[in-house]
Amino acid sequence: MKAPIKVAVTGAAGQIGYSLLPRIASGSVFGPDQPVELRLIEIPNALKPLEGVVMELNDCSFPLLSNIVATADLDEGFSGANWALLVGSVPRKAGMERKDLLGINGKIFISQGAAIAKNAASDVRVVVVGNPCNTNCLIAMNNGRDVPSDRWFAMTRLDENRAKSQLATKAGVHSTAVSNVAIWGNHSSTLYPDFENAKINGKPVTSVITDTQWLENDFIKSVQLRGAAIIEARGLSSAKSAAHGVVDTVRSIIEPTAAGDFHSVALCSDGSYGIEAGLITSFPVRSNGSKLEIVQGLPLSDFSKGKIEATVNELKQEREMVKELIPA
Ligand code: NAX
Repeated sequence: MKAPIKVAVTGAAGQIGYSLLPRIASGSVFGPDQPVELRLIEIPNALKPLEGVVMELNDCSFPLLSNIVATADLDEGFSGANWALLVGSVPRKAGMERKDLLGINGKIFISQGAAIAKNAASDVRVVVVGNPCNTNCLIAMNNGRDVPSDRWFAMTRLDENRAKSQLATKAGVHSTAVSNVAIWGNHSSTLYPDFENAKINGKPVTSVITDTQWLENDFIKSVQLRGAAIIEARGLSSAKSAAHGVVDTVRSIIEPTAAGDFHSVALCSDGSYGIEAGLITSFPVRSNGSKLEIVQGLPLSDFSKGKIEATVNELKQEREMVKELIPA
């Protein structure tokens, strides 16, 4: 039997946590022969509901779940973690400006970034889900600089999956027929789902879906505003699909990408495609199972370039709003 992987999850008593934890414990993320230890981190006020989550996880008797630690102490929670899935954050409340939200959540990610650098395993990889996830990740990475910058990620895989579903529905095919969907930029209403490089059954999307008006307007908006549409219909924000996005994100980092395909994740820009180095930006990526790289050389039309510039500009504005949270 392999040694357990230690997976720290913040916001573990929240709704994404509720959908995500059984997926990790059952082997959907790290495989059917990989034991896992869950290190669940919450704020003190949520330790009681977290106790209930732990009871339910125990009641599942998952064969791969070797141990559960539930804590509000960051040092304890991140101790020895091989993966840190940062889901917890404070939701935006009525009357709150984006700057206020960035400031409140930004502070959370200062201490979490530092605690990861201090306590986690030397191979730790971090996925930030809590919004605004790109900028939260930027703050955590810059406050946890002992962890190399290529280990920090923010989730845009849910946006990729949403885009695939929209394209598949329009083309009348199953979503598995859709590949090469790059999400560029920020996980926000400015994100750009790149239909120009996407494929359906191996053919360019633009040769299968010839309704350019739809692609350039309705499609992009439907992906950008999908989170709001879910809230309107369900009265709650996406949780099951978000948890599935986390599963897909981790798997697409640790498993080799299918030949010719790519996935999307936000990571520390190295200057590719002219995007300022150091910004946590969503790119098309490929993995060989141990190393992740940004896919180079995708053709970008002026339309795509304009959309990418807009979303990257928003990331720069967010960085400016939290500049006092980023050490020089
Ligand atoms: P919930 O409000 O259900 O749960 C959040 C949990 O985080 C709560 O239990 C809360 O106690 C905990 N928490 C707050 N501050 C914490 C801290 N400092 N340390 C540890 N835990 C803390 O939200 P949920 O629906 O689970 O969503 C979690 C986050 O994911 C939100 O920020 C949400 O906006 C974000 N999302 C990100 C997505 C993405 O694609 N990147 C999509 C889904 C989701 O909207």
